[in-house]
Amino acid sequence: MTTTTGQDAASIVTGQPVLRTAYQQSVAAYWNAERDPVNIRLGEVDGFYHHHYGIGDYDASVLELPAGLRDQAIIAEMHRLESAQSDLLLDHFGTVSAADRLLDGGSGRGGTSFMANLRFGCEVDGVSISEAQVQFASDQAAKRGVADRVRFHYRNMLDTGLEAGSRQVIWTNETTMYVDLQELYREFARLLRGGGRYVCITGCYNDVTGGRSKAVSQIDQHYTCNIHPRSEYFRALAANDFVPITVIDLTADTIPYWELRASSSVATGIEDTFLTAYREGSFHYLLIVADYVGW
Ligand code: GPP
Ligand code: MG
Repeated sequence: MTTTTGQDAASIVTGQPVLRTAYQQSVAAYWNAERDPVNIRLGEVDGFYHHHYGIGDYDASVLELPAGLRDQAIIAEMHRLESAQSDLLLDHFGTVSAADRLLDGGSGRGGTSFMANLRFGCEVDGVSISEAQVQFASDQAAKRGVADRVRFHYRNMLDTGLEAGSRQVIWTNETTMYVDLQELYREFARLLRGGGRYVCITGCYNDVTGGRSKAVSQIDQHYTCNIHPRSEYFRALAANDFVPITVIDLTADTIPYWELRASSSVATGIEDTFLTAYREGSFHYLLIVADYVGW
């Protein structure tokens, strides 16, 4: 088993503890304790456990189903939209072969990593500062019989200890709001080969409408995160030799997911806040694709 779990093993790799700050400890504690039906029950639909939101229109007929069928149909529909989000992310990876190695920065329960391996046959390393998530995702890899190709490590994405120049693609799927972007992209620049690619889906606040809105602050509070302004992504990418090639505002595409989620049995209470933030324009759901040209 190549999975690295435990503080000691990870410290040996990077020379530093995985959790460096009180903030990182609180983030790890949040995700170690997380067992939310909005994530577990959706994952149980087909075994891909996601920690991100959905895109695309939902089939409104699920809302009209009789009580005994409605709940599960809504959950399956939400899961379909979350998997569609991962598919869109993967659509922007460019050419990836089975010989390539990829990195999932903040890999959660592994859903997107398994989808990448299935689509491209590539190797994937996922890193997370949540030991519980690393264990969960590693168990999934073993169950799927891909533990030799898809590995999860208890490591910090700011300092992964992985080999320099070893990655063809690195992605982050809703994880960048937990880290300093300059530090993150410095590490990703170290890991990517020349011509490699970085793909990101994130929520960011809108510089144009001013500072952090009340709704954005409430989202930060809910997840113990620190949502960045849109500008900070492009500043940090440029400073680390990343050249954006595609930027898509997914805000309109994610609103139906939040509407459906608000009327589901697994709503967590944050749904109206997301809808407010998106509709008032203080918050975007963004896909950013950037090529690494720093070799
Ligand atoms: C992960 O999804 C959510 C985050 C990392 C929070 C921040 C994301 C933004 C775009 C601001 P999840 O599936 O664990 O969340 P939930 O439990 O609400 O479904
Ligand atoms: Mg979720």
